[in-house]
Amino acid sequence: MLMKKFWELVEKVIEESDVIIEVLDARMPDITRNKKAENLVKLAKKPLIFVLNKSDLIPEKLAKDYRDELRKISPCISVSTRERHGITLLKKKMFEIAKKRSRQEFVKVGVIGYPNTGKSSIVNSLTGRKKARVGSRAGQTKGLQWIRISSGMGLIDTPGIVPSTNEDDEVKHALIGVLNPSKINDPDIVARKIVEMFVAVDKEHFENFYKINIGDKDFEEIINEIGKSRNMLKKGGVIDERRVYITMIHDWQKGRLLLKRT
Ligand SMILES: Nc1nc2c(ncn2[C@@H]2O[C@H](COP(=O)(O)OP(=O)(O)O)[C@@H](O)[C@H]2O)c(=O)[nH]1
Ligand SMILES: [Mg+2]
Repeated sequence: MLMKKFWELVEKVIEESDVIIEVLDARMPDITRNKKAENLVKLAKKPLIFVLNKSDLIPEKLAKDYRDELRKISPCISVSTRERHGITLLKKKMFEIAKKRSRQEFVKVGVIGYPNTGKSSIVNSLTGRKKARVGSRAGQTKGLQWIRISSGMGLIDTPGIVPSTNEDDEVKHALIGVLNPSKINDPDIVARKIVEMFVAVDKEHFENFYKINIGDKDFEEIINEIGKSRNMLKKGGVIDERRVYITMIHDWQKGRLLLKRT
């Protein structure tokens, strides 16, 4: 799909919703926020809720800091569709905000966000097993499909995917997970960013995961340790650094690397 098409859908979702939720990856809320999309919501004068999804991958203390920060801008709820927590609270918040802002009997909620943040998972969690589409009202054939999620509230079942095609932002694409690790030009930069996040928040899980000891080792030494521990060697016994970078990015994208102690 062309970038223009993605934006058209995002705009349509915003236009048809009374309240919009922007799904963020709790491990990197700043990186997964899209200011252009947020601006469109603002221009449409619709309320926005930030949803920090995948909060099972970060410590609650960090999630609270992120929420406090984001709440300066808009309401924010932590959820984990994997561990099924926060969904009821999110529903409550959506309803409360939508009702405050809309005089309509029935309010519609739209979901937007970057790829891979968990938009589809959120839609599924909110709609439960109700797969039946309530659809556009008769005569409104051009509208998006929506599903009733409670009396008085519906969810547009097609999320607005914020396109991610800014060429100069490879690190962001890699972290979000829209770029195959083996296709990244500078995997060392991405790997460095991941190591930095762990060193800042939670060394222990990272150490246990790769069976290494960080101590006060620098990035190159950490990569070397992982290479040795995982036996990622090139001919002659030299550490295959590229393979270590790519493995680490893969582990990050798959959510195997938790930013919290287990
Ligand atoms: N750890 C974790 N992974 C999640 C969660 N929600 C979604 N995912 C994973 O994130 C990936 C993208 O989810 P998806 O709903 O398809 O995202 P979308 O591209 O935004 O629609 C999938 O591999 C999901 O299993 C969550 O709460 N926790
Ligand atoms: Mg999806």
